Amino acid sequence: MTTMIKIVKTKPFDGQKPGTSGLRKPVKTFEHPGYLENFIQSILDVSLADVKDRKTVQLVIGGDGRYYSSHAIQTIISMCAANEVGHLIVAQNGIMSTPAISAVIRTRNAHGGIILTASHNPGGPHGDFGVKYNCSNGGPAPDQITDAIYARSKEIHRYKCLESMPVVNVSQLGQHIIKYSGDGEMMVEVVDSVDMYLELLKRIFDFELLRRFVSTKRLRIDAMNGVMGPYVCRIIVQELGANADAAVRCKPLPDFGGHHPDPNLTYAADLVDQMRNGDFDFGAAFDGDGDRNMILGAKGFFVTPSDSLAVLGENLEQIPYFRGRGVKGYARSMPTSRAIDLVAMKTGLKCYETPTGWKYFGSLLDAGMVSICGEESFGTGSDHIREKDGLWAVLAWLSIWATMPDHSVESIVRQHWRQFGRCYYSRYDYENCDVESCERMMATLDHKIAANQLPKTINSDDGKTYHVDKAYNFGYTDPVSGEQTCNQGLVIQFNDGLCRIMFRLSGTGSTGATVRLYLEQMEMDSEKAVSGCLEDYIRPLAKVALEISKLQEFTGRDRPTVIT
Ligand code: VG1
Ligand code: CO
Repeated sequence: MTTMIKIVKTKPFDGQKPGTSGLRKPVKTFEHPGYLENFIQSILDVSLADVKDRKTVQLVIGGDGRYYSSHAIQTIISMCAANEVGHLIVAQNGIMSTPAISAVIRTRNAHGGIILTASHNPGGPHGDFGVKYNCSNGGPAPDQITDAIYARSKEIHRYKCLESMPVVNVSQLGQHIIKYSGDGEMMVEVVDSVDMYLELLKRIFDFELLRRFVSTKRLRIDAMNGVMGPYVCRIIVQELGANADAAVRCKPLPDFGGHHPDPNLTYAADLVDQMRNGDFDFGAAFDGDGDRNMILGAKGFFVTPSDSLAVLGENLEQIPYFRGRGVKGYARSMPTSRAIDLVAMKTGLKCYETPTGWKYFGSLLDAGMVSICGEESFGTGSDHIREKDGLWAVLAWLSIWATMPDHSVESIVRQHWRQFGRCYYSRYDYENCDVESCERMMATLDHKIAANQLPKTINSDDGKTYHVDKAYNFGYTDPVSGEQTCNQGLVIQFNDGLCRIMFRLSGTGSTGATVRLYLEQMEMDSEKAVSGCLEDYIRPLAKVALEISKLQEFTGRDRPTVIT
């Protein structure tokens, strides 16, 4: 006997609006009956709208294994079957990194994928859950599609699922057939979490060279109990032969061990300590879903994500994949430092400036206009997939370093600053503030900028002078699709463009508002670029930013919660 399709009446929930990267809400919100179902049905309604034969549709399902994932996967399987999808490719135990899902969508020519993650947000019953839809190019759905999904969620009145369904054993690799309504059938193919992604990496990097190089270095790679554990064990330890003590926190846990799975100096402080006190040559950490990376050198030398992007950009052709195809161009999100622009000036290639969020790189990558992209938020990636890719960044670093083995991570970065100049850079996050106050702060500053009411010159108390030369609300027109996006952050530029301060409200939090203040000062003098002190550049600029924005008054916060 087969089960039947059931049509369940439902009512819209408020606020199912995907943010910078998917819909992220507290698990408690997702636990409301129908909440997940409404959003999944909205995704299916939009993404299958133009499909003639749903039997030909393949969707990839996986995520970072956080709390609520197992339940969500069974719900999604049931709903996909009831919506007559032909074929699901499901990650074993639901565990698959965001970059690996992008790779699988592309490798298997799938119609798209549903990623179950809230990325760097904490997990567990009191943490966040998230759902993201990726398209057939393997990348996060562009605004047009997420807007349509949101619009759908506001008018949804029914969803479809199967009346009853034996739970699909997603720990068992292989094919499971689900039969419904007489002759309806959907194939659920459970695939290994790592295999397809590893195959792709092997076509990009010289694994022989990496193996030889890794045998000469001590690595410390922290998966932060997120999805990356199996990848670190299989790729860094098994394939590249790193010592077993190179792999830390490699068991994916539904609550990430109670930590923020966010690879920065605050939330990955343990790793920073181990690097400082131990005798490791190279350290890295990833976020919950494996798309972010932090790179550290011996003694805990921190490579800012913007510098990491620039160093990789400079040396890209050392990697076999790029040696073959050449480097097309670069892209960075608006608040990311202009270190990569300095590389572009030397190579003569174009560097695009996009709004925050990986989805804005998709069209440039698809059109073959850029080879490498990055964000200051620990995101680095290339055109091998359509997501940022933490492990790719690590292998790219090791590959480049292998061509100059006498260097250290630090000396590679210092050499880069000497040659290209340096962008001193820092980001202050004020997390979980009052929403209304933050919105008022942004609106007030936006108004001041529009009305040309900023002071022309500001003297900081340590004797520095900042002349405002430009201030604007950042908007973007996609050079490929022509799509326009406005209101993507406030930018104030000083001293002939050498300094920038930027303000944004986060679009990934699930409660309250997070203000991000980005601070950048370019130093083109090679001596000062190498030997200057970050604090000396950033502190006065931060004061100016706080003064102009009245951030402390609006938020009631006298210091940021996270500094990177
Ligand atoms: C943050 C980062 C952004 C990144 C996004 C998703 O967004 O600033 O650069 O693309 O997170 O990253 P926001 O809106 O909070 O500033 V992930 O690894 O959480 O998917
Ligand atoms: Co992430």
